[in-house]
Amino acid sequence: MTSEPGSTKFQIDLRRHLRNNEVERNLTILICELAEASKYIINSIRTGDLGVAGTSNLYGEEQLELDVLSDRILQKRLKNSGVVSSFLSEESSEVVYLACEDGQCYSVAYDPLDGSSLVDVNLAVGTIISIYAGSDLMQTGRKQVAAMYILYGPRTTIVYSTGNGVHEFAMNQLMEYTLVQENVTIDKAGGIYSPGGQRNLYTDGTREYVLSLEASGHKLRYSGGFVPDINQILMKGRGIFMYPHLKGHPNGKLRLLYELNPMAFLVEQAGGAASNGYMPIMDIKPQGIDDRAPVFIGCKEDVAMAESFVARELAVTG
Ligand code: AFP
Repeated sequence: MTSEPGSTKFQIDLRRHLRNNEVERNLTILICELAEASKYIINSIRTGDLGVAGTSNLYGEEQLELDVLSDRILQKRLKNSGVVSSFLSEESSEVVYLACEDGQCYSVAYDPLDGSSLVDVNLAVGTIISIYAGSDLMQTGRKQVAAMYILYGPRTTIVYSTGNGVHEFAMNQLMEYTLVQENVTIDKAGGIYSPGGQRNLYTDGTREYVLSLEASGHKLRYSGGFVPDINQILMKGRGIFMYPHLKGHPNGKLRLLYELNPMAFLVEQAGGAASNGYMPIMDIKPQGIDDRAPVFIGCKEDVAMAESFVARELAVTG
């Protein structure tokens, strides 16, 4: 039971939802700490001078790029939470290990402000978070115990899953996250497609796949931000996002540990699929912390069709 009798869902805040869903105590602490951190990130996005790192603001304070500042905000929360044994940020080049003795500890891989270059043109950006039990982050995405993202758009929302459905929360005037919808689901096919990367670098199979999507009436929706583009597919319940293998870039652009695995966890929980064109994203064994992979993610049937075009291409080109 996630909504208590007599309460409207809009009164269910994030902490109460986690408790109602019997989420493990330290995981509840961790998710709530990350939600709290988002309030400071929002403030830095809304008010921060968009100068580049190394400059100083009018008070002579060192100016940080927003993604560096967002990373510092999150790191402080993770270090002080008492429930994190290791974390990896897109902004750092190594895993940071922490002392954690109090009960179940967790590891976190995150992109503090994905799409940060879009802030300059006032487009939506987000924080992407992958969570494992214990201190080993170099596991397949299948081993994640939770994933979430925070979307800084016209509304600030949190979407999370601990393996029991995907749930959306929105920030209210009091800066509390209250429940908007539970158990978000994706249809089997159709609707929109988000084609990332340069089309002139698409392989023949991917190009033919896109042509087939357009022939079936899919509408192009692409913002250049992974979080808003995935959120649109999740909340509309249909569509597919791709950042495929490109000529000269066989692994595409997006990072496995802190972009693809958490989004794959959420989309599969919503009834969708996520593939690198050959196998499920969450079955890929990481080789390094900065691994990248091609991705087709969204409606199950659209992803299966992508795999068939890629397989056909392989059969031809070998
Ligand atoms: P940045 O974080 O460097 O802005 O890149 C954003 C991103 O990683 C992801 O959010 C987008 O889906 C993808 O890159 C867009 O890449 P293109 O600009 O090559 O389409």
